[in-house]
Amino acid sequence: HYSHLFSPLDLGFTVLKNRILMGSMHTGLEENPNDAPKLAQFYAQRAAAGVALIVTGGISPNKQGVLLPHAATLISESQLATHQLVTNAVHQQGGKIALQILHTGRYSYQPNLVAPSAIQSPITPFMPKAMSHEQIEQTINDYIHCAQLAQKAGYDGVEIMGSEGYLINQFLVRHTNQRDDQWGGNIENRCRFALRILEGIKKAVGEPFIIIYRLSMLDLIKDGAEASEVLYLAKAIEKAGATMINTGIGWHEARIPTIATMVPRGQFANITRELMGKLNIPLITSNRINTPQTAEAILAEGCADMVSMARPFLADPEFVLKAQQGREDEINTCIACNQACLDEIFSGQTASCLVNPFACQETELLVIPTQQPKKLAVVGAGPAGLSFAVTAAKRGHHVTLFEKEDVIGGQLNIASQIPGKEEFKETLRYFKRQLQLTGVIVKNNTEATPEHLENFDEVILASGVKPHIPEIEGLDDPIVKSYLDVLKYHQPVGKNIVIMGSGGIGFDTSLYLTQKGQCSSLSPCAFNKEWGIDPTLSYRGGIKPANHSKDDTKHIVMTQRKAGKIGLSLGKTTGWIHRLTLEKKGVKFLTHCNYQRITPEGLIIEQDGKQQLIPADNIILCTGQRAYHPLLTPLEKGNKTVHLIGGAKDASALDAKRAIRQGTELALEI
Ligand code: MDE
Ligand code: FAD
Ligand code: SF4
Repeated sequence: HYSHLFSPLDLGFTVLKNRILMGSMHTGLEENPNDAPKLAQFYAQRAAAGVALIVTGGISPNKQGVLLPHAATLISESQLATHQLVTNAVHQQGGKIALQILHTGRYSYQPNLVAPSAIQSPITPFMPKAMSHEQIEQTINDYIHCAQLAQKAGYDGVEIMGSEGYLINQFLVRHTNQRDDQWGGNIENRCRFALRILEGIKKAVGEPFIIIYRLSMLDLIKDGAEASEVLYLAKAIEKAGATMINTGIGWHEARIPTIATMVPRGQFANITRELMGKLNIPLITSNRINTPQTAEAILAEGCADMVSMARPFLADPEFVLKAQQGREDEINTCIACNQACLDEIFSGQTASCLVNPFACQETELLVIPTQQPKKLAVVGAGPAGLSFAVTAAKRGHHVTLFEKEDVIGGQLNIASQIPGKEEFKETLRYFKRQLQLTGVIVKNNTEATPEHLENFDEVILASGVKPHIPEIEGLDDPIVKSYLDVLKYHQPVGKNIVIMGSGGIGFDTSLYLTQKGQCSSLSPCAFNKEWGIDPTLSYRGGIKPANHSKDDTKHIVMTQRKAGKIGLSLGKTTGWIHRLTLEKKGVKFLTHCNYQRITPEGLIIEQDGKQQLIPADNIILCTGQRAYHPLLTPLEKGNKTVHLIGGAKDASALDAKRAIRQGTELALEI
């Protein structure tokens, strides 16, 4: 099986062993040379498990091109030793690795930034300086020098980052390039910067060196490229000497989701297919490919010659090996949540993975077999209990997991019903399989009591949370419901709804209630329609008027006590998607609400000194959670050693990322 995925790709001067590329991901380990051994180990693990070619995170060819003030550059021979640690480690495992050269242009988060024209990006605080002709020539030389250094450092190739709205992309379209010299104006002039870089690199590095060009095939911004321009550039790139072309989808400032979990799997493979048959070099497709089945289908349908996956390699270093051995049910699937990877990177932290806390901590978090196997009882099979149970069992402990419900997963079962969060089902599948493989004894439909736990050496309480009920007059009115009544017990609600509390669960409840029929996350056509994507690129940038399905059967008002923007606690790279989705569906947001009381007519609030009634048939409380651990006191009284993890330990700002990490970390120590 996976005959397409596992067929070699002959590049003429070298052969890639399969069609899987590990796409570029900035991990946050690139900046400090002391982190190089960690980065080397991160890549080496993935290479050992069979990925054909790895592309590093973006490295700037000069100081102006960095993403953040102290971000990584490759500009001098003195930096080679650090990179050699990485290339040697990958080569020792039989892998190949290319360095991504990335100049961020106007996306640089530092005041000394440059761009083709002095036009500020909507998502960065600084105005760029328009580059002079000399600066452009110097920057081209910097790219070439960087590629030469990469070759000296032992990389098998480079990827020229020409997409996502970075510097090269900024030259390509009029939206950001309003020059009237040889670097702007007609398409030939706008492409000159990209092509001069490629030609220069090709000449400098010679034949047996992979040159990937990441081409923005769908800008998803106003005044972006149209189909004929993408084809023009693709052909010119081939002529300039690129070995392969990789797909880029959407600028970072685009207001259309491109990689988040509500994007259907393989959504953009058809965009790459538009170029298939029109070029003689291999094409790589990317974005939201997270299972071997999706990857195989994309290749079998002729959408591309190779697939790029990035985050799936954070989620599971052994993705390729497991697929090859027919153990795909053991793959820890990337759920595209962005919570522990992209959100962390955008906040200046090291990346990891919600479902795999070992990612980028390969040298620190080690699963060492225990010398003293213990009899351990885990109460609660939510993500905290599950991650503890499988990791502790892998170390050789004897683990029994008690779960009062008939299924494992805790709140993830509820989360997986939210439109666009279906991927959580994969996490449940993964844990179910891991419990079998590690021999954990699972006792479903069993509410643990102190008696159940008597014969165990230690007890791990992972019993989760209960909803927090605020103190407000009128709470016992039948119009009041909790999010569990709606999401878990599926109680019917009326037409006019007030959602009290606008954190993650408030947003999810709102998304759930406004969803009519099948969610667009499961239907590529519906997704294009909803977000106004024109896959044929007859509209510039591939955006046409969007058509969010408005639900007139429900009037929802979301409220929060805090002033300012609603939903600020949501993920950095996904919050805007949720806000936009709900706005388009007609949901109203009310901030700075001082809750007064609930009446049978609705919620009375005070805002700016004035009282007002928000009429409601139902008020749904999404007002936070409290730790739930009723067994703690009786067990401690009985002198049991008890550990608390996940929501049972602390419910404030709890998420599955923290629950899984805590479960894992405790299992490594116990
Ligand atoms: P925000 O709160 O969403 O936006 C701030 C304000 O700007 C407005 N806005 C816009 N107005 C007009 N037109 C636009 N296009 C536009 N975009 C935003 C907003 O409405 C808002 O106004 P307000 O509501 O307050 O009045 O965003 P933020 O500033 O907190 O953060 C923005 C983000 C950078 C997080 C963001 O936009 C991101 O979520 N975009 C999607 C990113 C994405 O998913 N890209 C896909 C591929 S990921 C990838 O390729 C690799 C990424 C790694 C890093 S590191 C690279 C090194 O290797 C990339 C770092 C990019 C830096 C810009
Ligand atoms: P829980 O998941 O609450 O699990 C506790 C388990 O313990 C339950 O299964 C319960 O039945 C069991 N239990 C309790 N007492 C006993 C007993 N005595 N005996 C046996 N079993 C017992 N997080 C994210 O990171 N990203 C998201 O996108 C996200 N979306 C969400 C959407 C919704 C609608 C909800 C409700 C939550 C969402 N979360 C999300 C939060 C995430 O699901 C929780 O943070 C996480 O599940 C907490 O894990 P836990 O293991 O601590 O507890
Ligand atoms: Fe995928 Fe979420 Fe892990 Fe990022 S944190 S790699 S999106 S599962």
